[in-house]
Amino acid sequence: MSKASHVRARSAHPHYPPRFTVENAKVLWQISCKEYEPVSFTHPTVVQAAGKWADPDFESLDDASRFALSQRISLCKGNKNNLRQLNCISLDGMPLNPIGRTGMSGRGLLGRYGPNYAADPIVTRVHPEDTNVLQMVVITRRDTGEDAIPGGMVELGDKVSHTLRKEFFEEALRLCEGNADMTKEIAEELNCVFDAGGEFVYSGYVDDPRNTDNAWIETEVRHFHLKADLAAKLPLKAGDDAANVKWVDITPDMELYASHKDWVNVVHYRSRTRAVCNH
Ligand code: RP5
Repeated sequence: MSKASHVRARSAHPHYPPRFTVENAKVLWQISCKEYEPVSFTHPTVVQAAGKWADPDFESLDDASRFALSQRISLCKGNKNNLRQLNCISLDGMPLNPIGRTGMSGRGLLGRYGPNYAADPIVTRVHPEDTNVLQMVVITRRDTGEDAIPGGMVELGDKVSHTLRKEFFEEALRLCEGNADMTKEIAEELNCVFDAGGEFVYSGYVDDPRNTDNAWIETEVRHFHLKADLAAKLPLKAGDDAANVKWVDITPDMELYASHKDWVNVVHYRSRTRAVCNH
């Protein structure tokens, strides 16, 4: 997969003020940009969540807390950008986006300075009527209205594997709000699929429209392929965070949220170059 893209991270978001425009040639921190005046924005919900799911405001941190923050970022698990992040901590200890400028400082809608971890389950099946077509479960996001992988943020102390399962059950099967068509047998069969762990697709930076110079999303993406009989009886129902959920054909021109298409392309390529998935 080519280096993580960084286009949505410089674009508009429905809950953000307009960003300072960063042209391609001025993205890298190493490139001098004396005229750079990022818009400072941290959403009020993040400020109110200080000490809970969000970090306290950086200015309120004493030197020891700032050092602890820089240590947290340098010790992030399994993030291949680690070394780059070590180089991406500004002199006062403020984390800097490992790819480059976004036109916005602060945390926007993201609670943590530095990386905010997510997990993304790509769940596929062979099209019920056309074995040459691979389908995947997508949700429609309420914030941007775009189709997306039913991923979510990894809560403090949770494992990625737990979040992959939890987000799919909650966002695509409405586990929290209740799904009358979800039987114990289906849940057991689906849990067996998630217990197997799926296949690794990607880990690292996400080109998310909520990213800022000081807070960004990193994810782990895993692929789970369902056999036809389980896929056929899966009672898809959108959880409260999603406006809709559906099976869609994976096609070259499909459009998805953030960097999701890049990862789906990897899964699609693998499925085409291997023997047809068991179904
Ligand atoms: C994206 O945001 C990730 O790839 C993941 O799909 C999603 C997590 O954020 P929420 O959907 O929980 O807002 O960057």
